[in-house]
Amino acid sequence: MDRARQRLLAARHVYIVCHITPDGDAIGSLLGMGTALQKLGKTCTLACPDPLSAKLAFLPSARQVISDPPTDQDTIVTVDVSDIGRLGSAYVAETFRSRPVINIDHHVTNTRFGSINLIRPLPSTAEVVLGLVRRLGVPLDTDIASALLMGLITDTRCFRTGNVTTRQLRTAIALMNAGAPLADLTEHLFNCEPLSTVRLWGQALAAVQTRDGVIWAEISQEMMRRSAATPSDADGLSSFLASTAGMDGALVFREQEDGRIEVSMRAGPGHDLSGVAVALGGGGHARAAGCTVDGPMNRARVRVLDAVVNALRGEAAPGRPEAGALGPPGQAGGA
Ligand SMILES: [Mn+2]
Repeated sequence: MDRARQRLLAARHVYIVCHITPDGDAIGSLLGMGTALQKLGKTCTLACPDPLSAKLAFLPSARQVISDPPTDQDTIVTVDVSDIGRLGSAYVAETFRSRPVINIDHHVTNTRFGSINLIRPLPSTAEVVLGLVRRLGVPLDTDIASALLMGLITDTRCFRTGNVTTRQLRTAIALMNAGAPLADLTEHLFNCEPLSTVRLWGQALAAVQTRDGVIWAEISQEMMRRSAATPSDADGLSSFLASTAGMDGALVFREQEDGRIEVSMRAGPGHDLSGVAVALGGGGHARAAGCTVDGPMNRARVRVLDAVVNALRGEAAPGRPEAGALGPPGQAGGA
């Protein structure tokens, strides 16, 4: 924390970036960190390799977010990024090697790729950012507080996940006292689903299957086209499936444009799917993890289901499959 603070106080121009297919914790952490550093007089470039969904684009200062990789900034900050594969086109090896990289995150599977790693096992990265903002002595304003509360309610699904304690509720109170509008944020996040989301979920839910305590749904490119859906329309479906009574695990398989399959994983209380996600080339948390594996769907389904069922049974974790069977690490889906 102190090293991150010192580096940021010395920085002049900071490049801050979150992960591909951003969620509310990624964008909330990005905007909260960026706005706080701007209040300290730093020049900040805020970046995300992928476009923001309408649910997030309304946040104050979201218009500042660009998709360009870093250039001449003297310091790089990554937020909510568990490994460099999650940076997509924002990762430029030379640039990242040649300057300080402050890696701020909450994923247990974080690969500690930064020169300074600020990793805390909290429910959201936004809370780690809040701790740093306080340490930097920046007073919370409405913009910073709104961004960070968006992060907190996204990753706790509005305080419904099993890792919520009084600490998160106290944090929410502090952010609301600083002006964050909880009701507006929850309205945008949970009560403004695009019609394309409802249509996509309808198709996927109509064909859910179960095996050995695991429930799963599949989303093909054809279903995406029929629903006029974008990848973010699949967000939240795995959590919804995990709410099914009697299931230990829930999976959503989504076929990407490139034919690879993004897998979003959810585990019931007492279960841990982060290890199997890492073994399949991804990462995440015990109860929310993901990976991206080679297609086609049939092959991905068999391989991932076998691995997940074995992990939930507590059998030995599956070994890393033969070289070439998996893509680059870190394409965690929806974690
Ligand atoms: Mn997060």
